[in-house]
Amino acid sequence: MPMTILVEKHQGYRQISLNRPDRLNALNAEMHRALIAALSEAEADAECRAILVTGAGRAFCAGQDLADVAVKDDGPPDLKEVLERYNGLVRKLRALAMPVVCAVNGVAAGAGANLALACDIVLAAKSANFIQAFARIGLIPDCGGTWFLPRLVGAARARALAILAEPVAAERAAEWGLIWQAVDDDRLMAEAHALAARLARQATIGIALAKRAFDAAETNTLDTQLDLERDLQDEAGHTPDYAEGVRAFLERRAANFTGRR
Ligand code: LHQ
Repeated sequence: MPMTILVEKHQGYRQISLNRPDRLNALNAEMHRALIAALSEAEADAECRAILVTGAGRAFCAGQDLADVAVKDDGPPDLKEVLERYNGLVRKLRALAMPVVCAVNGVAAGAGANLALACDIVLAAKSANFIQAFARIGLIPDCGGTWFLPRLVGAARARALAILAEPVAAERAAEWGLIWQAVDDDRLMAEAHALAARLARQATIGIALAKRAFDAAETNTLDTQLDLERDLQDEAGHTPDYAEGVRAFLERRAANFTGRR
């Protein structure tokens, strides 16, 4: 069977590529399994301190493989079961104790768009676009779309994107705050690798704790969040990377972070 997910190991980080280019990297059950396995293996590797996710071929990801969820003569498929797989992926991406860079190399549609938004830093090729395609087939944004979109671009744009299902080009997506940056197509992978390599040399535990703080902030009051920041900062303050960071600052040299506890 062809590999639906490709993993490349680099110094300090891994590139994970969605690899069904003839289907625009639409996700099927096997691809979900392979993607979860690739993320778990990266997590288990102490040398891996960042992940770069991208798509093979001309697209990033066209969302769910619709051929696998078509309504058959015996009735509709169990979308709850399919969505559980996506939910597992989104939860895993958010909980990974390292930064996840997404390089959106082409169209990101449906669940493909929202999986990109679940990553920590999203770069996109200027020719790429994001489509909340769900309304075109009578569905609602999933994979956290109804949660991410209003938080990233505001309620008015979120609702219009979901209801109209119009493509948003990468540069506009960056202007709106949907993603971090739009990059010239021929620079995308070089920029994404440079970013992943840079993150792999940063204080990994601090970044992981910041991810936790941002996610918790979505439901916390300021009061609760201040307490959480105090506790997480205390945890960060006990890492060797904090000791090294301050030492390096005082000695006017670059810090040499290990990402270790
Ligand atoms: C595809 C797909 C695809 C299969 C392109 N499936 N083959 C979760 C769980 C449960 C239920 C359902 O939903 C979900 C979440 C979701 O993700 S729902 C949303 C699913 N995605 C979409 O609705 C997007 C469908 N794709 C498109 O609208 C277009 O392909 C886009 C706009 C992404 C790209 O358009 P083009 O650049 O014109 O490419 P194309 O349409 O010609 O596609 C190329 C091939 O890829 C083509 O096959 P072919 O044999 O003709 O070359 C497509 O059929 C195939 N493909 N997306 N999701």
